[in-house]
Amino acid sequence: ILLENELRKAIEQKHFQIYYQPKMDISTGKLTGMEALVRWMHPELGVIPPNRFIPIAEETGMILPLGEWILHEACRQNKEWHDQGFELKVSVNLSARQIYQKDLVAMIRQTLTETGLDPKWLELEITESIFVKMEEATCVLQQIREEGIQISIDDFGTGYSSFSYIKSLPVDTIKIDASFIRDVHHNQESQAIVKAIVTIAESLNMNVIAEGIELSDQVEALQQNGCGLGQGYLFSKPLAKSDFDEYLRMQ
Ligand code: G
Ligand code: G
Ligand code: NA
Ligand code: MN
Repeated sequence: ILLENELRKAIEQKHFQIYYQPKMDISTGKLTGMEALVRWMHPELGVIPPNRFIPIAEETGMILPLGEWILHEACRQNKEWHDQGFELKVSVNLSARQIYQKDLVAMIRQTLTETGLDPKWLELEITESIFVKMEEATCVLQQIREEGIQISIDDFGTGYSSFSYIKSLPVDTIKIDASFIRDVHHNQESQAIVKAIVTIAESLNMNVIAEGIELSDQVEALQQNGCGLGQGYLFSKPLAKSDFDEYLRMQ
């Protein structure tokens, strides 16, 4: 209850910041975009990571106003970077709860209008858990894609993964879960899984990105298995806006 009340206050007072983690073309080393990751800046407790409060926000429904603020802030910031000449795609995480929010598509459309960001520079990351209600989820994702926004499936390969459902998903990109990347440079099973995901994705006209890359040996193994995009501490940890500005200037 304590944290819940604190969280309600924090949402009213907007005590949050978005950090941005670079996403790379791993063969050219070129920056392609960034994932928006929220942090709670508590006046006394300092930075509180999302794992500590997103679950509470989801249970209480506070994820709806919070998620709307995050989306707005990430789009506004990306538009600012575009105006400075950086053509990057921002990826924003959506909770299952948000997918089933009645006015989600209208809210997203309004956010894009207000911030002036072209929909093609926005991607929404969802997890497989939303497909418990397959038809409803598919319908919402189709409407989002009709707006020109891209969808990626996060943490792919954990959870509900099955090849029978993936063929009908309205999804642009598969994000291979970090658990397959951790040992991909010395584990043949992980290599086989990466290769299989890449093959399926290609035949379904989807892109593939690997998350949690920490070593250059992992990059090599990913390239050998056909995965060309990546994200992880090897390239950069999530950065506050001012640090991301500096990162952009160094590119
Ligand atoms: O930023 P960090 O690497 O600590 O993120 C931990 C988890 O918190 C992520 O895996 C993600 O699922 C969740 N998360 C981070 N930012 C957001 C956000 O803006 N919205 C939602 N729904 N989840 C987020
Ligand atoms: O659930 P989601 O995949 O959105 O969460 C990403 C989480 O992984 C964030 O908490 C982010 O800080 C973290 N992360 C990003 N890159 C790396 C990495 O290379 N190694 C590890 N261990 N964590 C990472
Ligand atoms: Na994510
Ligand atoms: Mn992930």
